[in-house]
Formats: sequence, structure tokens, C-alpha cells
Amino acid sequence: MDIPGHFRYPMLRRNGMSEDQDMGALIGRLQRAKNVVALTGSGISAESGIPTFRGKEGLWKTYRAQDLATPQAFARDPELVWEWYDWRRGLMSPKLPNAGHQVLAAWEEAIPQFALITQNIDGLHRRAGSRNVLELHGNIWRLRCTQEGTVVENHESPLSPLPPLCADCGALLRPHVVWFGESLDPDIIGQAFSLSARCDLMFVVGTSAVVHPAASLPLAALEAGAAVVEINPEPTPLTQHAAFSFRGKAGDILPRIDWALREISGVREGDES
Ligand code: BJW
Repeated sequence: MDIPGHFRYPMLRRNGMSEDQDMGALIGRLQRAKNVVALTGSGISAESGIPTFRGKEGLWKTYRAQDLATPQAFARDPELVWEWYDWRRGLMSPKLPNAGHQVLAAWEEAIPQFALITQNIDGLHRRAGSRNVLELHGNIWRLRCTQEGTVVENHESPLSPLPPLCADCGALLRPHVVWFGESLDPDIIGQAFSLSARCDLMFVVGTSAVVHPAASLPLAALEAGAAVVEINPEPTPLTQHAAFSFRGKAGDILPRIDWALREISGVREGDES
């Protein structure tokens, strides 16, 4: 398989294979795969200018999750929690999807059985054009009534009044996101597990792979015999299990994989039937 020599990215070596052989092997897996899943985390949005949670510049270096991202914190001080979320909405509002988001949106079109699961609440996958996105941890652009449970879409930034109130019943609204100690939507996490357990290739992009149950999805895929492709500048607990581990940025690596896929296979044309 002839892959141009400019594929120079740091990647864990497998059994002494060359980088080109590794990329070739990955494209082969991608071409043969019947079900492909991508699981993303905050790292994919880092190149769009949205901070991650962990790591040296992560949000949890400056803010305590216990004070801001738990139901107890919201019950104790909804104004404080809302100030933080309003600040983050303001930060995210002008940010645009990057090349990593765009490749995954293109794969939804190009790869017949492709599913995208994200832990991100920023909405950038949809803005990049992905239509079917399982948002495990909710969406910061949706607000939920603490009394009625109704969910409304709201892109106002800054929010006024703060904290925002339900237009129907006047009760406090909360961000429609999943905080620590809260259960994920059973339908969404159920779909995510079922997709993971029947995929043959899973891309795990930009997540520290420590927050459960999201971090269990690649484990479910591995248990079912899938190959995991990790894209992350740093190693994670998943790295040792990954068949392919690209140590680099999503906005760099995903376009390279996409380029190789298009170059080698003509984007699986003819697979559409
Ligand atoms: C790049 C990059 C570039 C940088 N390109 N990469 C089993 C074991 C232990 C604990 C538990 C367990 N089951 C449940 C728990 C408790 C808890 C949990 O997992 N705790 C662990 C942290 C220990 N889980 C929960 O509470 C969940 N609920 C639940 O399970 O309910 C039932 C239950 C409750 C209690 C006990 C038992 C069962 C809910 C989890 C909700 C997480 N919520 C948050 C906030 C969302 C709203 C908001 O944004 O404000 O979700 S926390 C935060 O972490 C956010 C993220 O989605 C999530 C994951 O973070 P992510 O995306 O991986 O980001 P980082 O920063 O960690 O990593 C970024 C990565 O990108 C790094 O690796 C970088 O290297 C990389 N990177 N630039 C590619 N350019």
C-alpha cells in the first residue's frame, strides 16, 4: 500500500511496523469495518479554543467540580453555578468547529454504519454538520425546568435574568447537562452501549477516558472484539488496549486519516448500497 511519505505523526509502534504500514493497516480496518463508532471528549474541541477539564490548562485546575458540577452544588448555590455556566456559554458562543469535528461530520455521510457519541456539551459536532449525535452529558445550549423537567433551547449570552426562570411556571431553570452523581439519560447511554458492543472499529478522540459510564464504552467495544483507535496527545488508561494510538491533536490526525481513506479507497464508494 503506497502512502505518501509526509505522514509523520507520533504513533505508538505495533510489532515493529512502520508508520505507513500502520496507517495502511488502519485504513484496511476502516474499509472492512461494518460498524464504526467515534467517541469524543473535550480534547476534540480544544483546537476550537474551548478548555478541557483535566490536564494543566483544564477547568478543574482552576475550579472545583464539587462546587460547580454536582446537583448538591446547584441546590446550595444556584447563582454561583449559573454564573460559571453563563461564563462558559459566553466563551463557547463564538467558537467554531475545527477540522476534527468536520472529518467526523463527513464520515457520517461517507461511512455507511457510522455513529458519533460525544461527552461534549458544546454543540460543535452539530455545528460541523453531524446530524446524529448522542450527547451523553447533555448540551449547554439547553435549559431544563427544575419543576416540570421541560427542556428549552436557548442561545442567549449573557443570560438575562441570571439565574434564568421557566417561562411557563416561573421555577428555576438549570443547565441541561449531566453533573457528577447524576444518571445519564437511560435511552442515550443504552444506545451508546449497544452501538459500542456491536461496532468493529471505535475511534476514541480527545478524552482522558476516566469518567464513567462514558469510559466504559471503549471497554464494551474491546470486549466485543472491536479494535480501538485512540487519538490523543497524551496517554490515557485506554492507550494500552488501543490497537492504534495516535499521539497528536484531533484536528491534525483525523484529517490525515481521512485523507488516506479517500486516497486509498475513494471513500468506500460503492459501499452505499
Ligand atoms: C486532545 C487535544 C487535542 C487535549 N486533540 N485530544 C465507575 C468508577 C468510578 C467512578 C464512577 C464509576 N461510575 C460512575 C462514577 C462516578 C462518576 C465518575 O466517573 N467519576 C470519575 C471521575 C472517578 N460518574 C458520574 O457521576 C456519572 N454519573 C453516573 O455514573 O451516575 C450513576 C452513578 C453515580 C454515582 C456513583 C455511581 C454511579 C456522570 C458523569 C458526568 C460528567 N459530567 C461532566 C460535566 C458535564 C457538564 C459540563 O461540562 O459542565 O462531563 S465532568 C467532565 O468530564 C465533562 C466531560 O464530558 C467529562 C469527561 O471529560 P473529557 O471529555 O474526557 O475531558 P478531559 O479534560 O478529562 O480530557 C481531555 C483529553 O483531551 C485529555 O486526555 C487531553 O490529553 C486530550 N486533548 N487536546 C485530541 N487537540
